[in-house]
Amino acid sequence: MANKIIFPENFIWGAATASYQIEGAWNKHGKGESIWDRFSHTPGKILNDENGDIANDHYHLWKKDIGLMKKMGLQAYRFSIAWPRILPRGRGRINHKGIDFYNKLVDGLLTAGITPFATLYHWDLPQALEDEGGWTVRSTTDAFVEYTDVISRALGDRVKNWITHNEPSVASWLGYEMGIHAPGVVDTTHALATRAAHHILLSHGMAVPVIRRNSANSEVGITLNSNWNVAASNSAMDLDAVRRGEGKWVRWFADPLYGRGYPSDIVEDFRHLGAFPNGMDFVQDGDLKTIAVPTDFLGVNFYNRGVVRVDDPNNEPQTVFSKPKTPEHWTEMDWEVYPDGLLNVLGRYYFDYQPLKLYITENGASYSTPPDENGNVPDVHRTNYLRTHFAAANRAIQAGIPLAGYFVWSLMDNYEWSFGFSQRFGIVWVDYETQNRILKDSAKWYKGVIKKNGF
Ligand code: IFM
Repeated sequence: MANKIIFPENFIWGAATASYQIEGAWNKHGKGESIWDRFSHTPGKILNDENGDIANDHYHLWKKDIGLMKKMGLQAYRFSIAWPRILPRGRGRINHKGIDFYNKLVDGLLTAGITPFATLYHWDLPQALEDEGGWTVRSTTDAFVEYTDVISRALGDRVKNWITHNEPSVASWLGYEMGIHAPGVVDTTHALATRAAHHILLSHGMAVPVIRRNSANSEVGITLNSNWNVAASNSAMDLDAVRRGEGKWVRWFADPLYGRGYPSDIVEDFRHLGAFPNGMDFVQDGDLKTIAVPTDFLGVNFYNRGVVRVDDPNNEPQTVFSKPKTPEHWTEMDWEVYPDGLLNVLGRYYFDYQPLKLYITENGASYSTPPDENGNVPDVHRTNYLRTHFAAANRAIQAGIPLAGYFVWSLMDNYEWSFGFSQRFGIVWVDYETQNRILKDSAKWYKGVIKKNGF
C-alpha cells in the first residue's frame, strides 16, 4: 500500500471556472457584448457553432453551484469577472446590475465558508474596445485600469485574492496570431500579437497598485500557463524547437514580469518573422518597470507534456505521441497525462523566478464519461489524473517550493472555447439540456482528499 500523502496544514483546496465558460446570460441585465460573444456568433469559428449564450446558466444558478462547492468541502473558488458586465463598453458607464451579480456571488461564497479568488481577465474583452484595436492598442490598458478600479472598489472589502490575467500567452498568441480564439486575428508575423502581449502585461503592472489601494490586505498575482516541453531527440532542430516554444510561451511573459525584460533570443526570432518593422516601438520608457511590479504569488496552470519533433524546418514542430493511445495516457484533448511535468513546471517557475509563493490555479483533464444507469459518473481516469498530479504537487512542496494551494480545472463541465461543449473538464457533470448537475466520482474522491488534507 502506498504511503500517505499529506499536505501542509494551511494548504488551500479549490476549484476554478471562468465567466464566459459558465455564466451564460450573455446579454442580460445590461451586459455588453464581449469578443467571445462576437467570435462564437460568427459561423465556422467554433466546433458545431456552439456559443456561451447560456452555457451552464451560472448567472442564474450560482446559488445551486455554491451548494455543490459546499457539498464537496471546497475551501476556495476561483472565478473570473466578465468585464462587459461591469463596463458594457469597456470604460465609462457602469452597469450596477453586473456588480450586483458578483456581490451576491462573493457574499454567497463567504457565507458558505469558501474563499473567493477573483480573476479580472479570463479573455472576455468588451467588443467595444476590440473595435478600437483591442489589446493591440495602448489605450486598452487604461480601460483595464478603470475596470479594475471599479470592481476592486466594489468587491475589495471581501475579495482578498486577486489574479489580474489568466494565461496572457493564450490571449495573445491564440487571439492575435493564430486566430483560433477571439478576436480571431491571424497574423503570423507576430506584429499584432506581440503588441497585444505587451499591453496585457502592462495592464497587469498598472492594475496591481490599484487593487492594493482598493482592497486592503489583499494578495495579488497573475496566472501563467505552461506545458512541460521536451525535445524528441538531441538533434539541433528538436532542441531549438523547445527553446523557441518555451521562450515564446513562458519566458516572453515570465521574464518581463520578474524584471528581466523580453528574452533577447525570442526578440530575434520574432524580428525574423517580421514582428517589429518599426522596432519594438510599443515598449515605452518605464513600461518594463511597471510590468515588473512586485506580486504576492504566481498562479500556474498546468495540463500536459509536449514531446517536440521537427520533421520539416519550414513547418511547425510536431507533438510526438510516445505512449499508447489509451485514456490512461491521453485525455480527450489529446493531451498527454504526465504528472512529473507539474513538478518540473513548478520547479522551473520557482527556481528561475523566485515568486514568493505559487498556486496551481488550474489543473485537470477532459474525459467525457457520462452518468451510468444509477446516475453516477464513474470518471476513473480523471480521478487517476488528479491523484497523480496531487502527488506531484506534494513532491514539489517536499522540494521546498512554496506551493500554497490547488484549484481543479474545472468545478464543472463547461464551454471549452473553440471546442464548444465537446470537451468536459468538470468534476461535476452538467446536462446542458436540463442544467442538472451531478457530482462525478472524482468530485466525491476530491471531497475526501480535502477532508483529510491528503490521501
Ligand atoms: O478551459 C481552459 C481555461 O479557460 C484556461 N486554461 C485551460 C483550460 C482547458 O483548456
